[in-house]
Amino acid sequence: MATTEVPQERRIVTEIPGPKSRELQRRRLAAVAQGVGSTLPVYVHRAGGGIVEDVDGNALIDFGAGIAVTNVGNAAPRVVAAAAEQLGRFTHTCFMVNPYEGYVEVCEALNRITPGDHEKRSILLNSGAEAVENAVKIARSATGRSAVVVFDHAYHGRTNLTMALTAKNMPYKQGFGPFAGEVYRMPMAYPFRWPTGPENCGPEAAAQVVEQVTKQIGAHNVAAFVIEPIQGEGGFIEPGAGFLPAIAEFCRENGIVFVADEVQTGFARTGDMFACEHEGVVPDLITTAKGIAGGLPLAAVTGRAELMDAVHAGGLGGTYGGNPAACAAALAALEAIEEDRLVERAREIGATLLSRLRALAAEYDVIGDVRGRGAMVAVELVAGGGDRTPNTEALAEVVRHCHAQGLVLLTAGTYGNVIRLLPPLVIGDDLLDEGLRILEEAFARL
Ligand code: PLZ
Repeated sequence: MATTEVPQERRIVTEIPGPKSRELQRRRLAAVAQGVGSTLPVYVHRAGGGIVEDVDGNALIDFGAGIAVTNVGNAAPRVVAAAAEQLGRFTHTCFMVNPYEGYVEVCEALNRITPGDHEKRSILLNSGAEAVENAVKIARSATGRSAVVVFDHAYHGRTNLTMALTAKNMPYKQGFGPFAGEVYRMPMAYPFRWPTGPENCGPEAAAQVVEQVTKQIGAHNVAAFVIEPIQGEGGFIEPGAGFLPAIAEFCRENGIVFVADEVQTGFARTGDMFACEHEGVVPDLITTAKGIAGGLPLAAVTGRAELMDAVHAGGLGGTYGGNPAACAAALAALEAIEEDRLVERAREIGATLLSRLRALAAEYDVIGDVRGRGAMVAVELVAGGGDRTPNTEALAEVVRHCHAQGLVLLTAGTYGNVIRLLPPLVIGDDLLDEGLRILEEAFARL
């Protein structure tokens, strides 16, 4: 299922990272601020399908997709052709100066494919964090209220407001305060760690949230709930069944804007076009980025026309939001998702990942939980033998082995003990199988 000329096979010709990568890493440490890290410092030469090729000629299997971005594949031919054609005509005018059709077309497409058949409007931005910030601005403007409710384990970005929305201190918030006010954190329905068991998690967590919001904030003061339908950086936490619908219902009853942050879960990733669809939840606003444009920087807020249009003219915008090349790429990426049936493909990938990882969990008791949907699947590592203490040592061992064998693998989680699998949706079955075999081998060596 190769989408580019990059050969779809793993090839390891040096140690990982190889000499050229190590030399680049040396230059990088002298030039790039150390605040920005890299999971696996092999420097990239080209990438396509399920392969990332490095400067030493190694070909690695990609189980990260640039953190759930290249869902349609890296350098997907349709995306590259569309962006290149646009770049040859004009690179930028600023939509707020001279508009262009691509921006309008992307908004039309988002209004069509996001959940709900109500009248919608969209705005385009550059990053996921910027989308979340704008969703909060829109919700506050439309409701005239200020409080924002977020959840344990949430991740919404690194800007000042989104740091306040994000749960985890290290590395995201440490030393960067003071943070924005009027942000309230509520319990998350985390089935694996719910005290009375996963089957009670959804309804009990929802009841706690309703109780606390009512008593501590007052529902009538709340502008928005912001929630990831499956939490990403927080550890691929799929909320207990019934939690999201109950929260959405509470929002509806109280005039609160329900914002689904689908920056990581969107665009076929979870085996639905958007993860909210799984429980039939229709958000008032939805934030998107990452998978939207096949690797070019683009983000959006889409939502109910009456909310989106509540903001005064000139109140929203930015120099680069909806850059023309990114818009052309987005239209091509959406075409690829729909024509290549990547929603179905994500489900197939999910079935393979879950069955192989569940078999592995039956063998190794350091695997406490296997969870996720579609091509967004994780394993949570624990001490084992009934002890759910996060096991970061085992995680480090497993990841080290996988990286050395040429498998790009990411981690996540509040406790730093979750391995997350996010392959591009165009990865072939043979690479998927080979990547899983490397992972299986890593557990066997523990
Ligand atoms: N909302 C749900 O997952 C970005 C962050 C990586 P930006 N997740 C990857 C890192 O360590 O910076 C993300 C997300 C959700 C918002 C964001 C923010 O998106 O495009 O990184 O700003």
